[in-house]
Amino acid sequence: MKVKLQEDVLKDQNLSANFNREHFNTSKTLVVNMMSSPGAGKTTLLEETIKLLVDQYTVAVIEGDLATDRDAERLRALGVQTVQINTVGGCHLDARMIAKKIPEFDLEEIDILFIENIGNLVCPSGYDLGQHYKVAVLSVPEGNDKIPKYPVMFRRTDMTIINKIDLLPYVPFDLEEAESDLQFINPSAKFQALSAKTGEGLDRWITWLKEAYQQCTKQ
Ligand SMILES: Nc1nc2c(ncn2[C@@H]2O[C@H](COP(=O)(O)OP(=O)(O)OP(=O)(O)O)[C@@H](O)[C@H]2O)c(=O)[nH]1
Ligand SMILES: [Mg+2]
Repeated sequence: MKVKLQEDVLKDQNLSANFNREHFNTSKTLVVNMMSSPGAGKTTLLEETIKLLVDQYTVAVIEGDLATDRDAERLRALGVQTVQINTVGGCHLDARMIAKKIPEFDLEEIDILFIENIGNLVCPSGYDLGQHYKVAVLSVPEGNDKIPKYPVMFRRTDMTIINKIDLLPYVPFDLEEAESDLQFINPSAKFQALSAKTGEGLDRWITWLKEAYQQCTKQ
């Protein structure tokens, strides 16, 4: 009975993820699912990313948090449509939650939709939201050991961003070791180091997003 219930839930999740993907592909909206532990800098990176994209692209955000719409308010202040999901204790977003929010967007008008997942280095990795890319953000103060210690997250992502490199002079973190740890568990994943605060390295991330958008509109 328990196995049957789990199978049904998974089937439902897959159906919702495919439903979302179909909508995103039809409207040619690039969708990027941003994941990290709490405080790694997802919202800050999104703020700085949006500032660099809004001249050329229509951007929107689905913002996931257990409670409050504080992050959503930060992004709305930049003039982008941001829809909040509060999971009230849930440790990840799932495809059904995203599907329920799709009608709130005019997807045909949106070039890039970011999904900020719940701050958590474990649960969000297991859920397909129908996104085109999964991006993990790890920040320098969290330490070098996180990639090997939380492989489920880093194995399932298309890119790992190391954020807060402005703190490298003060906090022990070996970028080369992190890159080789990532290479070992996920050889096809991209690796980018940047500082959302100073802007160092943001250009490579923006270039990647623009290329991903072009790919998405060609499909
Ligand atoms: N030094 C430094 N601080 C940063 C950087 N990026 C973000 N921060 C700071 O890190 C803290 C957390 O940043 P957020 O962007 O709120 O992190 P988050 O991942 O969205 O957090 P949750 O939504 O709670 O999971 C804030 O105080 C930011 O100012 C960075 O590149 N360098
Ligand atoms: Mg945030």
